[in-house]
Amino acid sequence: MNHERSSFLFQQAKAAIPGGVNSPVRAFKSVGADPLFIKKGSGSHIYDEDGNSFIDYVGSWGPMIAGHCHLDVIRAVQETMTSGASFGAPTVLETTLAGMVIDAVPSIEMVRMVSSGTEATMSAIRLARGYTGRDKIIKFSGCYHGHADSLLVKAGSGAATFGVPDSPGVPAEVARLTLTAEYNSLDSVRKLIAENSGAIACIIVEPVAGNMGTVPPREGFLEGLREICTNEGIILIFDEVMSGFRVAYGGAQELYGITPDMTTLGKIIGGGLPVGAFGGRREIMEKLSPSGGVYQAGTLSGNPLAMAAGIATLNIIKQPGFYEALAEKGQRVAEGIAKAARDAGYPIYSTRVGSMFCAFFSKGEVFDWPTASQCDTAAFSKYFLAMLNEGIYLAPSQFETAFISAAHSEDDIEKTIAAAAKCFKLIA
Ligand code: KE4
Repeated sequence: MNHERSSFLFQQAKAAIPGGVNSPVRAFKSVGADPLFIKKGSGSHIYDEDGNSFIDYVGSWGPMIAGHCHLDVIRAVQETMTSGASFGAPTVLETTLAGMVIDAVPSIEMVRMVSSGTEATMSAIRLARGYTGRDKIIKFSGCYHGHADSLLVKAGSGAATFGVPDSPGVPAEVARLTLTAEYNSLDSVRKLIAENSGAIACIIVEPVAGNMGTVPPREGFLEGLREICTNEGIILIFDEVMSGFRVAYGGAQELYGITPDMTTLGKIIGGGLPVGAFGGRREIMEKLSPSGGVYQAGTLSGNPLAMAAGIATLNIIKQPGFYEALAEKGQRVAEGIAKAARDAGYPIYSTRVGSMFCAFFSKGEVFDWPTASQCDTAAFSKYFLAMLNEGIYLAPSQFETAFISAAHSEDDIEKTIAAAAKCFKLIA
């Protein structure tokens, strides 16, 4: 497969952009290759600058749940653009999308739009601190909540991929306020609370962890967090930037029946345009400026184009049967890959929640960061590059999630499974 033009463009980009990319995990650094420069997408496929086509399981890291270039989304953005891209003033579109989010997500009575998931989680934590008057927070190792200082502590996703879960540049005084527990371990949470009684503002958790690979919550984990937070007066924040509108229309909180105090969102609600959101109980959200004293702002927050793309996307995915069909596709492709690995005699540990799935290069169960971090990342890299050569575009890191979209066809799934069978035999 020819990648000459992408390699040339990467050299050019590196002269102007740190690492040649605007987000580290795109650099393919952990898989030891140059990234592909993508020219266009259509449905389940993306096409690079060398004319190669790929079945896409990254989907812009989650937003493209309806597939690339869905006509309804294109029309909505085009039409909105003819009225203006941005005014820095309220528009009806913001209230419309807010209403759709409030109707969909059980915990959300009010919601504030921002322009990224990072902004959403950073702001939600500030609001939790302002509401409780407490300073410390609890997160989980291997979970990633964007790159705000307080959250770049034992983080997942790109931070884990590049081995900088505790990034340089985060002041020790700030990191000191972030306590880290182990995912799926209520005991580790109880221990931190006992040692910091009355000082913890919030617990932020990915209800389905997607940034150390896909790690589902174990039975009782989310329920336990809910009970602990209720008893201790701690704000429970579900970071559903990835799982929101992905694993169910109401997110993981609908799927598992647990209602947090606040929820952060992003990705799908922008339909591929820059967006984030945080919401929760009215009594908490009204503490936010200008109705309350906790300050938060953004020039492009609630941007009309992003709102239009989000509204169009939610109108597509809220249709009856959408998630059942999507989960069925996810099951077929994840189980097909796992069978291909078994048939090749190659040990992987396969996980899936709806249309999010992961093949861990691990002989044993993966249920938290310590077990995820033991994966054979060298073997994963060989598999990734072999699958790329077969026209299958996976996330370029073991510590990420694969996403299937409504646009993926039966033929796409069959081709993906056949490619996996070939690639596992190659690396076995
Ligand atoms: P953004 O700031 O990247 O929009 O969102 C941060 C974020 C917050 N919370 C969760 C659960 C997330 O998964 C993310 C971002 N996800 C990564 C993919 N693992 C974004 C990809 C990237 O960093 O380029």
